[in-house]
Amino acid sequence: MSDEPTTRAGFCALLGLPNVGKSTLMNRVLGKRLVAVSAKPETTRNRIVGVKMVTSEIDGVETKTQIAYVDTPGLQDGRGALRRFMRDETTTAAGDCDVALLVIDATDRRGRNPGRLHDQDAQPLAAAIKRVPTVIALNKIDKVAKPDLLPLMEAWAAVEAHGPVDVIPIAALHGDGVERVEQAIAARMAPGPHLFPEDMVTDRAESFLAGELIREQLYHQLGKELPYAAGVVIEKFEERPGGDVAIGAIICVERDSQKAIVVGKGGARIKELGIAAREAVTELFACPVHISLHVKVVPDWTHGGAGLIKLGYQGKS
Ligand SMILES: Nc1nc2c(ncn2[C@@H]2O[C@H](COP(=O)(O)OP(=O)(O)O)[C@@H](O)[C@H]2O)c(=O)[nH]1
Ligand SMILES: [Mg+2]
Repeated sequence: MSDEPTTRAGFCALLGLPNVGKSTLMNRVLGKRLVAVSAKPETTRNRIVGVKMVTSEIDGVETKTQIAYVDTPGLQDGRGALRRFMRDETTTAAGDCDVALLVIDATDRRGRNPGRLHDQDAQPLAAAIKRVPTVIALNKIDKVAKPDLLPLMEAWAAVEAHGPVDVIPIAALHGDGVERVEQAIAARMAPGPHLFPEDMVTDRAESFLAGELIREQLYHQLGKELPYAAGVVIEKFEERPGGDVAIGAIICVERDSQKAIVVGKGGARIKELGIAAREAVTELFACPVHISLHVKVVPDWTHGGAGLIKLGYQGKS
């Protein structure tokens, strides 16, 4: 037998209701703020792959497992072409994955009940956990009373699934239990060669990641409804000889009234957005970043047509 470690690899979809902490968990696993996170639902719009290597001893053999995590928008109901796109992204990821990571918000009385899987909108998730090995992460346990947790773990361990499920209590925000989740996923991946280069972190271009971090600021700084009506197009992405990156981005909204809100009094809001976005993108790229933001009205773009495509939310291909 050779001394070389054996390898495993595969795709693991992060599945669950909106706002349960899927993107927070993805960022925690990757050790960087790669994907957008906010306290509002519908922050994530696309499938985004983040790659992480895990070394573990499986059946007494040192094993290097390359896990390609797929963050998803989660279950979406509601109307509109953008929401349909988000639903399709989730369904596709759920249908393609090798291991399902079902994330549950343990503080959500309705969502934390396994009976929620029987609802019509949850069918892609219910199907995924019956089709592939599944790990269930009960998230936000920092906000759950201990006596509530054990019955919850038992209830989820009993769900109808592909095989025995691991139910792991975690707090993605603080990192508790996250390594256990990674190990459990690795143990469920099939042996096989790695799928991506060793140093790869994501399938997305830097310009896409920058656009997401700019969009994330809209969720943090604006009211409840507006961020859904907003999208970001990167018009310029220049790596300058000195190592700086210059980014020009357009924030597209649907109405003039929304444009006025994003710009703010005397341009105050858009200035704040630019400052916060620059901070986030600088941290991610680890180099100096310049960002200039403009706002444009693209009427009804979330309802479909050329606007939706220009903003990067093409229908299923
Ligand atoms: N208290 C607490 N909040 C969390 C935890 N994980 C995520 N959150 C919060 O839950 C909200 C939704 O997180 P996000 O990752 O965007 O959820 P997603 O829609 O499932 O991707 C954000 O406000 C997070 O800060 C956790 O472990 N504990
Ligand atoms: Mg998300």
